Amino acid sequence: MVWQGGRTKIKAKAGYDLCPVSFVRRSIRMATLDEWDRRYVTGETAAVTKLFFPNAVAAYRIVRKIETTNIRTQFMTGHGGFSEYLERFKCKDNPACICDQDISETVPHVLLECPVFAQERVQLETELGIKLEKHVVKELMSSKQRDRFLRYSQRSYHKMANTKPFTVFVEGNIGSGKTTFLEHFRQFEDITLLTEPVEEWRNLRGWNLLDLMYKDPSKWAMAFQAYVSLTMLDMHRRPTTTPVKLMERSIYSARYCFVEHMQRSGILHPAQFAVLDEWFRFIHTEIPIEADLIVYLKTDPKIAYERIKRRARSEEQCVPLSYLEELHKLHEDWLVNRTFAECPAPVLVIDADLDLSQITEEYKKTEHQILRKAVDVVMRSPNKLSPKKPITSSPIKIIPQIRL
Ligand code: 8LK
Repeated sequence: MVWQGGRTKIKAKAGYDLCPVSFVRRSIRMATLDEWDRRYVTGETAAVTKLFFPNAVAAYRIVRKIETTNIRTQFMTGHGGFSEYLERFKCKDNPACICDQDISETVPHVLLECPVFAQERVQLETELGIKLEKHVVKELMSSKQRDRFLRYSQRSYHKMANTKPFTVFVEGNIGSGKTTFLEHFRQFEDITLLTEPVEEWRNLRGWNLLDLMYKDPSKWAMAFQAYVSLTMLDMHRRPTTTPVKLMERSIYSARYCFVEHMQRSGILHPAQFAVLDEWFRFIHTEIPIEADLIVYLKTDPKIAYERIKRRARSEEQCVPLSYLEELHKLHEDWLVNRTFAECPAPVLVIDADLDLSQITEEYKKTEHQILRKAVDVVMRSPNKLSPKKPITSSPIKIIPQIRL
């Protein structure tokens, strides 16, 4: 390089070493951030985002630390299911919140004032020892309490937008370890867990229908299955404020496994079967049943049989191995082979033959896989908008490493 001085001509090598590339890179990044910040602070847009992030630099730092989900993006930008926003884009006639015709449903209103969300808000305020006001939001976003606050926002959003939860049915034979599996997910605040209402089946106005059914199936199977279907329908229709709903069995396994078995084995009279089947068809076509994923706990019937003996639920002690084998075949034909009945959602198959003490460890390892798969599956599924169409894709398998 030739450098022309005023009077002298100096020939010298370029002094790149005096100025490290990292320094140049950092300077450019800081200058960009400064310019971004200047436009962000002085601009008139992004009023909602400014509630969470006072400046672009803070936003840049915090957003990298939190997981971005579509719900979070919606309430941090206001671009989502808020009436005020929807009305602006002509997707709704009225910007009002359900609490008051004269108040617009906006992010600050929902998070800070609306009485509909007062219960969740008071709970948050008591837990954190704060009063949730406008200026507190940005403080919470850069504090250790951020995750708790985001959870509150997310729940309020779900309640407001009445977003449908991601609904998972946990299916499997008697003794397949469904209870252990479900108990593992009890720790997650974002999951609503609905276990089989066995106690209701054991005590309907003082009558133990489960016991009556096992003791005299041909007399009681019809009444028992009719009541099971009713309690299952109640679970399907129960509203949740969490983004995920995990249900033990479904109205589908009631019909395609248990009732089907009773019909094929002659326990149910064809007329009794016809009544149950008509009820099922009516529910299936007339009532929207959410189904996003089925987790199938696949078990060897012999292992399920041993578990039933060990758990010693009094009513089940008469259950023969042959019954479990037949139920197993029905589950397989419905969820894996797809040779019988329709499958209402994609299926995740888990090898659940492990010993119960080991299986919890195994579920811990697979929980992220299960939840992430859950999201992936829905995003890929062509049926996500019409879950009632039968699913034809092959089941997804999660095979634990340890085997008995
Ligand atoms: O799951 C608890 C007990 O209830 C077990 O012994 C099997 C029995 N049961 C049944 O006979 N029919 C059923 C279910 C459970 C669940 C559904 C949907 N249908």
